[in-house]
Parts: sequence; structure tokens; C-alpha cells
Amino acid sequence: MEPNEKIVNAKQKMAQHRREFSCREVDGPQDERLPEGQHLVNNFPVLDLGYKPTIDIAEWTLTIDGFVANPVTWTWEDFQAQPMSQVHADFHCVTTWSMLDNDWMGVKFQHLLEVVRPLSSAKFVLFESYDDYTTNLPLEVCDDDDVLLTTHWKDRPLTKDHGGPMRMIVPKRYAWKGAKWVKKISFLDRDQKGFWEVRGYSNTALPWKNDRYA
Ligand SMILES: Nc1nc2c(c(=O)[nH]1)N[C@H]1C(S)=C(S)[C@@H](COP(=O)(O)O)O[C@H]1N2
Ligand SMILES: [Mo]
Repeated sequence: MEPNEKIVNAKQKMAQHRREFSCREVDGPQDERLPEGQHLVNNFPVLDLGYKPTIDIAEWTLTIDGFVANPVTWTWEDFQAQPMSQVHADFHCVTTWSMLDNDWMGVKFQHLLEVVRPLSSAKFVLFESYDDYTTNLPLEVCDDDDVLLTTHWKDRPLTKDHGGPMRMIVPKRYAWKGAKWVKKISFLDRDQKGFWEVRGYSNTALPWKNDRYA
């Protein structure tokens, strides 16, 4: 699997262009719930690298490893046996669209922390997906009440387009920090940048700070 070069190049150019012409940022906030430069959408757009992996649920596994006391590899059945929670949150994509009031369901990242028990040396988390996408976050950012290993949107199983059977949701960050089709979560002692982070996108990705590009 290779990322679609046109998609990657276009988005990488956007990062370069916006850095140079930041005065031309898109529309200001129309709504106090919309961060600067964002607009509302009514549909749920699909963004990927030009490739959506097909994952047979019988073959699906999630591995959680690295600097943890109890590394695990879960089958779909194991994952289903974890406690499910709901998160109500807004979703902000760096390409300027936002979707408000989403109801997500899945397993809280904080539950995962209880299971794998990170060592004190674990400071960063790297997410790896079935399409070879990666994204990274500090552990303290993932250790939040609204960070969810998500299986449902609006009471329906996530479609393949949106990262089914399981994707991450990290509501306080731009949406690229939420990996779709997650395969592996590694706890690391140092930061390792992900797919967009090495291509000019912000390592912190804070929508309310208009923090899009590095
Ligand atoms: N595995 C994977 N996860 C990914 C991506 C991707 O290309 N591959 N794109 C990211 C980006 S840039 C965004 S904006 C969101 C989009 O999620 P959606 O397609 O459900 O709207 O997924 C993020 N997670
Ligand atoms: Mo994105």
C-alpha cells in the first residue's frame, strides 16, 4: 500500500502555503463554538491517504506495547469485552471543516491505561493504522476523559470510510490526531512524529489556538 501522492502533495503544499500567507487565513469564527478558520458542515467528510483498508473482523487485532507493564494484543472479541463509554464532542479538521455535537461510543483511553499500566518512562504515544498511517501525541494528552477508541458514531458501527471497525477520537486536537483503522498503540519514552507531523503539520494541533502548521 502506498499513499496517494496527489492527496499527500496537495495537503503538504497547503501547510507550506498557509505558513507563508497566514494573513489570508479563511473566515473568522461565526459561532463561539467554532474555532478561528473553521466552518460548519452538515455531512461527515471522508479524509484518508487514498486508500481504505479492508479489515476482516476475524483477523482484526489491536496491539498495545512499548513502555508498559502489561502489553496486550486484543482480538475483536477481547476488545468487545472492555467497558464501553460514550463521548459527546465536536470534531475539527485542519482542512477547515467542523462537525458539532457528535455522539461517539467506544473504549476510553483511560481504561486502556488501567489495563496496560504505562511505566514511568512512557511519555509519548504513537498510533499506527492498517493503512500505514501514523500519528503521535504526548501521553498526558491521551490521558483525558474524552479520548476514545471509537467503534460507533450516532449509535451505528463506524463505517469503513470513517475508520471502522475502530478509530481514535481526540476531540481537543485537530482530527488528524485521531487515527482511523488503528492496529497498534505504542508507549514510547521519546516523541516520534507521525505521517502529517513530518510533512509540516503542527505537532500539537490545537484547534482553539489555530495551531495548524509547524
Ligand atoms: N489511518 C488513518 N487515519 C486518519 C487519516 C488517514 O489518512 N489514515 N486521516 C486523518 C485526517 S487528516 C482526518 S481529518 C480524519 C478524518 O476522519 P474522517 O474521514 O472520518 O472524517 O482522520 C484522520 N485519521
Ligand atoms: Mo485532516
